[in-house]
Amino acid sequence: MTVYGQGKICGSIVLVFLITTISSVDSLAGEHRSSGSLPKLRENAILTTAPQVPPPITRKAPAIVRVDLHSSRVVKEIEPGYQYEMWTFNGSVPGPFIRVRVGDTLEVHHTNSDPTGMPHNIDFHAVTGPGGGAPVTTVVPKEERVSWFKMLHPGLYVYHCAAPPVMDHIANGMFGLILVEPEKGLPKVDKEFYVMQHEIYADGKKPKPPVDHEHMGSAENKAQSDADFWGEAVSDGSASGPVLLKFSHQSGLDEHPTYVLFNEKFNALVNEGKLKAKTGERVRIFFGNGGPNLISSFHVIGEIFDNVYREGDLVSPPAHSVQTTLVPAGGAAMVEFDLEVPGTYTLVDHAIFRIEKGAVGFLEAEGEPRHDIYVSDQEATLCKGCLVHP
Ligand SMILES: [Cu+2]
Repeated sequence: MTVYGQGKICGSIVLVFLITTISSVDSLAGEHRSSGSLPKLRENAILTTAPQVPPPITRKAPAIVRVDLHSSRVVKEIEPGYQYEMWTFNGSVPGPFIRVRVGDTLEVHHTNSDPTGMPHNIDFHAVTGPGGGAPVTTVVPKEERVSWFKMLHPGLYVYHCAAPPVMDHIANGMFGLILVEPEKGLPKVDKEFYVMQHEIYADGKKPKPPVDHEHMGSAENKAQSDADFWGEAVSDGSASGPVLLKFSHQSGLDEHPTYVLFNEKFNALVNEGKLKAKTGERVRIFFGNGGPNLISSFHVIGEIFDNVYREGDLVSPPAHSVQTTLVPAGGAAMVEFDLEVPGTYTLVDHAIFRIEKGAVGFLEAEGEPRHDIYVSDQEATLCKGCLVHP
């Protein structure tokens, strides 16, 4: 039996053959192997939660790579005092980072425990074929479906749920990144991080107290300014516990986000969530944009990207010495830079008002001072209470 890779096939035949129950997986996979259309090697994908990234692929031959994705809802603290019900793949936002190699066959096992009975699926931008796999991965609770997709193009791709209404599923957190490595792999780096920007559209959030911009330079006001910005000392005023924010489809239509986040929550990459590296190291960030609406102007304050693989293109040569790169909704970029000078570097969407909605994170570089590159006749003056220079 041939399912793909040997000419055109009818979508309905694909549905019949690709959608199968778990009990018939082995026999179906066996038929594929005997037809020579699937790799003989088999392995389970190492899946990681942001900002962690699975290790590089060292295999030199294609494999069937099993990926288990589970759709569910999880109530998370999105900010102190506020909770939000995320729709997730494997319990996190973004969903797990998937790392495969061009020529591999992704074997997707999709299950669902959504308490509302809502169906979910996966549209992989890395998949060639109708819906990026969505029509053959749709499951309701207690179902499992298994599908096989051959990775024809290297690149860094978004995946997301595409069950209707698709915008609600993406807005509530059902997206992630899949890296399809080129045959020769990626250049060696010292640290890799997984960051995804996305918006949350919610009702029920009280406006924060206005930030005292007038007095942000004075040390005595730093604590209050920090609290205003980061919410550490901000309460919604309710004695009955955190407020559960409700998704607002209308705010999505209006493109008026409550939050613009890097990873799962407000300040996910701040304080204990800071990314960490050392001077002398080369850092790679796999940066995705789940959207659903906004384009990101991704920038790292204090750094210049040595390499930008624009739009996740790992085939063309990268751009060099780039300050800010556009990452579209439903798109990604891979950026690399060397850390020469110690200190704190700030990831932002340079559509800069969005930092007050959460589009900010820190990368801390430890190391010896480099007075040949960065020096002053006086000590650094910290930018008290400022969002981008902690
Ligand atoms: Cu969904």
